[in-house]
Amino acid sequence: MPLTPVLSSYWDDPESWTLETYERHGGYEGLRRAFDMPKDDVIALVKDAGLRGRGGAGFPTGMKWSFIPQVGDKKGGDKPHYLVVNADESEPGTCKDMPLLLATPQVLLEGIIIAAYAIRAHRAYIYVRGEVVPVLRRIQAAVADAYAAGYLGTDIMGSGFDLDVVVHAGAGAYICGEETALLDSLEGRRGQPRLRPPFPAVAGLYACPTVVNNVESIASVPAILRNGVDWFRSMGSEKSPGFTLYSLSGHVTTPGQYEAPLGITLRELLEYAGGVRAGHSLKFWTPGGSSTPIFTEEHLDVPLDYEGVAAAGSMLGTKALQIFDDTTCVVRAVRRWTEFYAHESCGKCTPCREGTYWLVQIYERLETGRGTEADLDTLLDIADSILGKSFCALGDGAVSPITSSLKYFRDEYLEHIGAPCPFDPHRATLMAG
Ligand code: L3W
Ligand code: SF4
Repeated sequence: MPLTPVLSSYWDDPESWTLETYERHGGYEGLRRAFDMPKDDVIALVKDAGLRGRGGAGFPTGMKWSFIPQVGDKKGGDKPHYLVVNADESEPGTCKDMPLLLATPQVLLEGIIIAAYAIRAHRAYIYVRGEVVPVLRRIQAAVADAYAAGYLGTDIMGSGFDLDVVVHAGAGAYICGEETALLDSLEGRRGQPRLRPPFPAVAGLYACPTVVNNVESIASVPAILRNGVDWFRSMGSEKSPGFTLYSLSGHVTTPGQYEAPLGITLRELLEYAGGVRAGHSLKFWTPGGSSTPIFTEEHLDVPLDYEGVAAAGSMLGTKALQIFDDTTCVVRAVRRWTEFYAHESCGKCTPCREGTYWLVQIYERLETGRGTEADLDTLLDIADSILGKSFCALGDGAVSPITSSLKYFRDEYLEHIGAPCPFDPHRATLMAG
């Protein structure tokens, strides 16, 4: 399958991030088309294109927009509507939104204006991961340029449509990437997930109808407006149409972003990326960040779309393909992820708050040769108490690498029982000391 650079088509241009470069590459043409259409037709077009959310869950974008109550509706039609862009990219291995914002911030702004026009929002927020200061500065500069050029503010391009965009920096909590925790954080509260329903589309920011979309989802919209539904659907499959950014990282010769139709396989992507690093073989990988069950070599030909990955027992998630070769200790890798989830657990619900703490204790024992075989059953037992019983998706995500690694690498776990880690040459000395 060929690569299909759309979002990444001119990332190598000098000053790819300027408004001038963006306009030279057809920027804001999609917005002109949108302004020529009734708002509901824009929603219908995105629905027909079949664009699915690129933040992890794959929810149909146009359908989400259509949930926003219309003026006159009893349920929220009289309240302001908001658009919130989730740029709080923090999932381990996920590194697509930040490069996109650095390289071409104007494409996000064009997507925001189109989406806000369609859902009748006059204020949009971009919630950016606070630690990534260069991205924050770039998007702030891009917003200023868009105001100066008349793409933001009042009567945009003579359309009569008004929109203000606010850039907000988060404070570094992974949970604020969960849409309702993000909204709490935006309102000035401690970021913790809210009970859903009501979904943000009904009661989101300031209890008003709100669409929360990932950066890549919104950035994909201008190209759909510009090139049409058939063009978008000419890539990918019936249920997972279009192009997307796959992020390859870890033990791969050329890590980076590879933009391809949904449904490409890791085997094909590895050919573009120069393969697993020289002299080594693939051991395991994540299809969609650390919150998705791991895959092994046997999954190299799984179509990387929502249905294909689900049928093989995992999730496409954020399409963060972290590659681990034969030098990697699976117990150590999963321990590191588990420590991350324990650290980032917001503490609101008991299964996740307590469970992730105990999982870390067991992994520490296992990795230092002090574990027992019973610990492996306890890991699964705790995982079972978290999965589907936690308040938000963080809990489910935390146990995905544990249960899947035990499924594929139980023997390697057993090798750690009462023995130094087989992958750490220094472990024997450490244990003796
Ligand atoms: C109105 C309904 N809206 C669903 C909306 C909902 C949300 C979207 C998807 O988790 C996953 C998670 C992580 N009326 C609705 C409705 N919606 N039913 O649709 O909702 P949902 O609940 O399926 O998923 P989610 O809570 O958004 C996202 C996984 O992504 N993940 C982590 C990603 C991390 C990043 C990052 O760092 N940037 O993206 C990776 O796999 O585990 O399963 O908008 O409101 N009836
Ligand atoms: Fe907080 Fe974890 Fe519960 Fe989510 S699952 S609400 S992160 S404690």
